[in-house]
Amino acid sequence: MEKSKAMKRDSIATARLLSEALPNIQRHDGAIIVIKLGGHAMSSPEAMKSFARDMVMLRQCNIKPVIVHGGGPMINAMLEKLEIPTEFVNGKRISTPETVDVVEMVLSGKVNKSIVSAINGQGGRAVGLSGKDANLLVCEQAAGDLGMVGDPVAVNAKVVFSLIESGFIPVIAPLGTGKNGETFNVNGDTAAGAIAGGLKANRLLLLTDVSGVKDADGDVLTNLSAEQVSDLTDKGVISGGMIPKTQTALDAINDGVRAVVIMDGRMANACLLELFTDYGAGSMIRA
Ligand code: X2W
Repeated sequence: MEKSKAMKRDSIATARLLSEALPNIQRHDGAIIVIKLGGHAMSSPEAMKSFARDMVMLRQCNIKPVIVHGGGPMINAMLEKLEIPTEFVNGKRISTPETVDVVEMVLSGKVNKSIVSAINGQGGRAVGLSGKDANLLVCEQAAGDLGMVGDPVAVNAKVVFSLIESGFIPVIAPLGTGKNGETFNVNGDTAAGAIAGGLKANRLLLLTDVSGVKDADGDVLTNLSAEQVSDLTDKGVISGGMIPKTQTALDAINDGVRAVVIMDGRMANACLLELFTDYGAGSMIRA
């Protein structure tokens, strides 16, 4: 008797919650949302399952998620196993041709397919590809002595639009192709920003392991304009590892993305919290 009363109470709360989400679900109807899933956010099978469930939920609500993933920690582990030394400069891995082979194997082979499987396991229809497929991400060699690290110079988004229109959830590994068919290693955030720009996405969600952009007192700034971001960077309030993320955000906005959210991807149901509740999550940057 007690059990059924509690169950009724929970069910009523769930029904109310679903009803309250309606205006937010309607607001995003048909929207293309690019989501960068970093390697750190994929730490456990539970986190992966919860993320996959959220993606299927979005698609079920006629919101079109496009996932661009990282996998830095998984690449590190494989390089270590193969006894290949590795080094980063300003958040980018120095990439010899040998390193790029391992990066491609790990990202396109293992990581990409495990995300695809997780989504399909929740009843979604995900398709994995990399920035090399259909020349999605054309790159030039990045400045500095980073080897085969690529900077995107063109995005051929047609293949992604085709997948979206056919009801699939694209899952993209951050590799790029050069003008002469070379394979480039692209930073996951950079790839996500470029692809969001190429798709003119409604939103780019950068799932990270921090709660957002913080002010000088360490409080998260929930709403920021591009101008404020530049100003805070000049003043040194935005610094270190946050700079590549805010720079990605500014570039994406410049390319026509409506809003970028930098948020903690380790929270359960982070994407639903951001899109379906009035609370939102992390820091939203707009033009
Ligand atoms: C990254 C690509 C993976 C990535 C790398 O080799 O680690 C460059 O640094 P996270 O998990 O998002 O950090 N590429 C050029 O960005 O992974």
